[in-house]
Amino acid sequence: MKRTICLVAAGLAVAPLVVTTPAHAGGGPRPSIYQLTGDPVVGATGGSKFEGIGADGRRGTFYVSEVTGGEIHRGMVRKAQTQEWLGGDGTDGRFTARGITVDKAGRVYIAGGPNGIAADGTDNGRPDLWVYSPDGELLAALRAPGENAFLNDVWIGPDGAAYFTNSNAPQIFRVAREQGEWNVELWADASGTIDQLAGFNLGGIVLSPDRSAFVVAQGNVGRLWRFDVEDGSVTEVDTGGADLVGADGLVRQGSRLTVVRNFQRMVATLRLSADGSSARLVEQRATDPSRVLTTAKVLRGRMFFVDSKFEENPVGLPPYEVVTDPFTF
Ligand SMILES: [Ca+2]
Ligand SMILES: [Ca+2]
Repeated sequence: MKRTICLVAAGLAVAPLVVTTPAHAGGGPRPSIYQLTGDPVVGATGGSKFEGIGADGRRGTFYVSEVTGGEIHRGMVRKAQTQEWLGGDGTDGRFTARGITVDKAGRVYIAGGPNGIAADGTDNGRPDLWVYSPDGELLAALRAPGENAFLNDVWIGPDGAAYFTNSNAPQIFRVAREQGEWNVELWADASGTIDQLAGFNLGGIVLSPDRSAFVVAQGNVGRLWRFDVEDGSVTEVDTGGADLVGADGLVRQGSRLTVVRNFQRMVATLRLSADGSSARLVEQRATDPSRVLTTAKVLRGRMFFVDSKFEENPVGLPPYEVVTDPFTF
């Protein structure tokens, strides 16, 4: 097993160039960097930050969420320029957005992060999540049960329902259309097993290779948790002590688990057991130090990483990008 630690070489960061990869069978070149439209920057205001990404392999499209306002951007695999697909700033009650996923029917599920939480921590009555058709028709805007839900990320379960992680309590919510109605229910509550600690708790979520469990990242402490699909029971994934602090988005391809570690500017690769109960570190690689990558999705054989701009304050400055190679800089 290869075991490599790549360290960031200080001072080597250069502005990334927009380059294209060679033509693939069945079409023209594919960009390696995709451009997102952001809010205008006016002095120390405006600008944009991003977080989530959903991929629709059948249509060759991807969706990126904007934290600053909740706009949803849509890109096509062969076009470097994406478009704003859904508005924000109150559109369908959305002022911010986090994780996104797409189901087999092309429906787009959007986690609202703190959209439903007022500045003083009380319930502001706004939706916590949304579901849209591939044509952009609003199918559902729902509030999770309970208060103070920070829906961070979402993945589709073996039953076709969408499962949303809550960063403000060790919970997973299940969203499905049943008997003609969209509903959200508390599916799993790991209070007593998972300690809720300062910072961002549950985030990225994927299915185990055998689809018997969800594997969920707890970024603030760098742990992974296994939620059994059958009964929602929770156990810690044995990672052999791998450093996964800052784990945000997760990607699984077969037994290969990719962990995007945002502010650590690292991508960890682990080999995950079939049932998701254990994982072993294969590699930690440093990413472009000029970017804080939040999450990624696989689309048509390549991984698309979101450059969040989370490290840029008070405003995230352009260019706003999704990158397919986070390691070259
Ligand atoms: Ca915006
Ligand atoms: Ca996240």
